[in-house]
Amino acid sequence: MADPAPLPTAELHLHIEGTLEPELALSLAARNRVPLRFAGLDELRRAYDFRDLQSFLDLYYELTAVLRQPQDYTDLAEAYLARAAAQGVRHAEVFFDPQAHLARGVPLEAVLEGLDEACRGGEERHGVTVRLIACFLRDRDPAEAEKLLPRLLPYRDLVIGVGLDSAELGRPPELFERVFARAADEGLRRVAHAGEEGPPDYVRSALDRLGVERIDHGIRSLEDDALVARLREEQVPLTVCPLSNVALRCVHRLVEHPLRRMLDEGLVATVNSDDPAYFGGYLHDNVVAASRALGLTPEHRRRLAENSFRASFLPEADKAQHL
Ligand code: ES4
Ligand code: ZN
Repeated sequence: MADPAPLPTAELHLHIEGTLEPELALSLAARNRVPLRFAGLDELRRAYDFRDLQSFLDLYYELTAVLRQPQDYTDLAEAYLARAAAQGVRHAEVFFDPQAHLARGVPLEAVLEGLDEACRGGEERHGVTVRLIACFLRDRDPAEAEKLLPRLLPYRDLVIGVGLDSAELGRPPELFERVFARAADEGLRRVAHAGEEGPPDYVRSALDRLGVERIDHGIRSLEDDALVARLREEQVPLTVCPLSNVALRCVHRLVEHPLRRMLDEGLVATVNSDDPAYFGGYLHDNVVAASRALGLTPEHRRRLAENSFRASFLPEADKAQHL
């Protein structure tokens, strides 16, 4: 069967650092004279074979080191927006990892100046509106996240919320209760990765202790019937990333992915690309692959697109324009 055409969609789970294609990584490494341990493109490409979340994160943080100047961040985001627009993305709520840059001596101001340049042109050049969500790295000290939060506040027009990402196991959401409470007091939107590699209890804790408005991944929720009932009753959006889950071996094979069950259970699931340069595809590539493997119908795909705008942090009037 022919591939379905892309539907207008909001992308809600996309790490801008995860859009760094190997070609751009090598060219920025050369431009910034950052030494990499890879001799060339072929050798770098061979490193994209992951056992689990941690083995991916090791490469992701290693390559992030090529990003040094505002222009690098502009080039990165501009390339993402061009690709995303071609795949039906009309609005993107884009994650970035401030601590991954600060820890290497790149000022927050340089990161945001570069991203802002690309994002402000997103609508005119690509028809994509963009907002940013700053993620705290859960494998670092929560006190570091608490120090970072006030530094984000001057950028509120662009940075509309906070998230929680990086290595999940052994790092339960409640470690970040205080910084999320402060973010809520400041009127920031809140999301968290939970139930990717971690247990269903982390999903519950993200909701109850962090007050998050969406769960990123959440696929392990399906192991817990009471949690599924709650997610359905409260219509909690889940930002699901099928190709990511297979690449990181959270799901064995795409045919075993729970996306279709989530939709059929009445959960507010959306499809997203997570780290498309690493996992083999952008948003519509994920929809196409999941459709083939799981037999998604046109009605499933319409629901995914509708859910994406419903679950977005767009003002209600803007959502209505897309629905
Ligand atoms: C991530 Cl797939 C995934 N999970 C958790 N943290 C991340 N950071 C970037 N990609
Ligand atoms: Zn993610």
